[in-house]
Amino acid sequence: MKELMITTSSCAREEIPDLGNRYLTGNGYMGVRGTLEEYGRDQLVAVNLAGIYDRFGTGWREPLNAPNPFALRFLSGGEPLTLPEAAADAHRQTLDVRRALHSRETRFENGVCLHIERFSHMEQVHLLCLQATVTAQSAATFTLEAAIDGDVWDIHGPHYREMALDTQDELLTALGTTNEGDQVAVCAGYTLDLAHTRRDRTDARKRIAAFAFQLRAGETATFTLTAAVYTSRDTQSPADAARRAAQAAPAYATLRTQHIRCWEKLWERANIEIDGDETAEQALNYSAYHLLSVAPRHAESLSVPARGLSGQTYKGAIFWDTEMFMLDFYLAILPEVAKATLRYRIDTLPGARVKAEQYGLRGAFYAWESQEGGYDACSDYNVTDVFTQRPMRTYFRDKQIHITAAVVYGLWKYARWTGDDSLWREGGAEVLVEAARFYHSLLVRRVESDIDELRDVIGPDEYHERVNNNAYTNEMARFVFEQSVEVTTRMARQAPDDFEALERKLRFKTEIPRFTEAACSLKRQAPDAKGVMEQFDGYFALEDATVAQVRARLIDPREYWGGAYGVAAQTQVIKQADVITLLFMLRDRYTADTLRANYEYYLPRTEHGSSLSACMYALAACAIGKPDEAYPLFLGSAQADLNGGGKQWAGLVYIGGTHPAAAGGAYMALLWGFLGIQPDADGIRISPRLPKGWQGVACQVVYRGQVVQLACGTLADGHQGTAF
Ligand code: IFM
Repeated sequence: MKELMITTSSCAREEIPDLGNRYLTGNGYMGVRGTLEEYGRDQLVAVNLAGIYDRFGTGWREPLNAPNPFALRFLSGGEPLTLPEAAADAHRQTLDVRRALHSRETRFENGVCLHIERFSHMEQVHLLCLQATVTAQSAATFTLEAAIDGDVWDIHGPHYREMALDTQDELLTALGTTNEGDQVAVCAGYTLDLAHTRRDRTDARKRIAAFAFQLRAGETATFTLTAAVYTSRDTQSPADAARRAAQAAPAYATLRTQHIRCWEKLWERANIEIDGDETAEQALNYSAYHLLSVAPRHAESLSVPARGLSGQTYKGAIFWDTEMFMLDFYLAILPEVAKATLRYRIDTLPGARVKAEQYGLRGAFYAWESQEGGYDACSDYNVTDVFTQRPMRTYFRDKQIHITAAVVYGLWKYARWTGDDSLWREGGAEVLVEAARFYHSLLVRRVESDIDELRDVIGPDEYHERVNNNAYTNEMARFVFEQSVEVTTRMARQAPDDFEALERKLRFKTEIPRFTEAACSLKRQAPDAKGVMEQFDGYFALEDATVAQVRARLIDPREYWGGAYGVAAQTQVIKQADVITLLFMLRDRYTADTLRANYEYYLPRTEHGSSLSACMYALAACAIGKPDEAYPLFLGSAQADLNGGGKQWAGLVYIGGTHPAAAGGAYMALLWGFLGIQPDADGIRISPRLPKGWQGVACQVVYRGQVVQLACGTLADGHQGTAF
């Protein structure tokens, strides 16, 4: 396996947000942004916690950032050695992607050299570990202030109404109590390998242990830090748990070895080789790194937020991104994680029922932005108008009804890929029936018509709100109706007891014929004479402007393109793959001609304003035999976090962070696109369609409980693909 190092020598202020994402380390329990140790809230430092949220006042409910135990400040002769203020001769920040080690090395003008390595322990997910060495060229006096910084960065905070800071048995402790009454405890212990004095104090929401020591010329001091993080969602007394974990932690070197071993095992499965294209190989492995870093391996029922664990953007919520874009990676590499994300949906069914009821509907209306319990964090005003500074009414929460179908599609994918039916029996079938009920309760029919419609919806393309019969939404709803019939019929045959238990609970048998009928009567956006499917009723009548023309109409670059007055709303310019997403997801139902016609029509009309877009077009391009056209679209997805940039604003709302769905989409493009995998009962066949320059591809997936080698070209080892 090849090494993969990401490095930068920049610490320019304007790059700090991007670097924080690019150099992120995480272990599914928490994500630590790739910021420098001397940074604070203004530089967007965050130890972002999975699955625990809080609301301050009337602000958006968002995930918690823990007090930061990686806050360090070195002073030499009383002068702070902190970037970017202190003059440095050389600086390098590195992410060792294979070992998930973050490091920085800075040589200051005064001859002091600082090297700090840290990681989020992949096995013991409550632990954060750091080792710093400081070397002086000439004799100097040092102070090292190691702090737990309780002054955390929040978008809609503060989330801690109390922050108790203390030292107990030489361990620094921070115990934050949130507005909703949760607790987050952080406890940190230190070692310093040469004579020193230590003084602890509390200063501006920081608990600081200040170590004073002297270095002779050429001498090096080594400092280690192990911190434990627990919340009241983990245990009744997070403070005790954090203290015990910090006390029991072995030496840094041992923790480091455990952590690296755990990553080695993950890479044995996840590594991707591409002979002939190092750029693509690196980007794909870097994408896999992010997906592994945010995978909830520690949990039975937890999902992955749209911005991973990179902060509070999008309220740390779970979107359709997980089922539609990330799940394929987890199914192939960590099927247990795939299962945990789907159990999360099963466990949040009560929240989806409540939401449906709130809208006067039946069944399960899943949260567009799901937090714990299925609570929908999506606000009615998701965008702030750049001109008036007023919140704009958006209808994502109310109208993106396709979210419920994504949950069903995820359950279906799980069963199909793993061959394991257990999730249907363990609550999945209940979700399915409630999903069918939901769509059934939304159907409308004109008095003189025999066609059912889904009116007033938003499809994947969010720039066109409140449209009728969005092609993607209608077909995914049809899929739900069909599955509800198929899965329950099979269950009645194969697991009659489970079926009867479900029937006793839901009393749904009599509804099955209605679902069957709805699957036929729901309106289809049939391909027109040229084979193009209209994205929604009336779409073709909108102004056929180009993306460039529409962009030129912007008065402010941060302006929102959608909503009532957005520049795209009255045109055919769409935000992201919509019909094309449908044609990939339900690919067995459409011909190559239909795919080609729609790809050619919609691609030039797509702004790719979402990182979920390009990968779908890459998949389509491969399927119609254009891998070279697919390539830049694929690479854009795979490099979404490597290159940074991307859309940072929706109106005045910051939407930066990592893009695990783009990472997952790039992985899908590799498997389903370039390798052309065809999984069936006998194993996986591949029909590679490689872009120019690719000599061979090799990777592994777990399929139906077995590890399958997928390889072609120069890496095929004498065989084209592997079946079992
Ligand atoms: O789920 C997406 C949506 O499709 C486009 N806006 C951002 C969301 C989160 O990634």
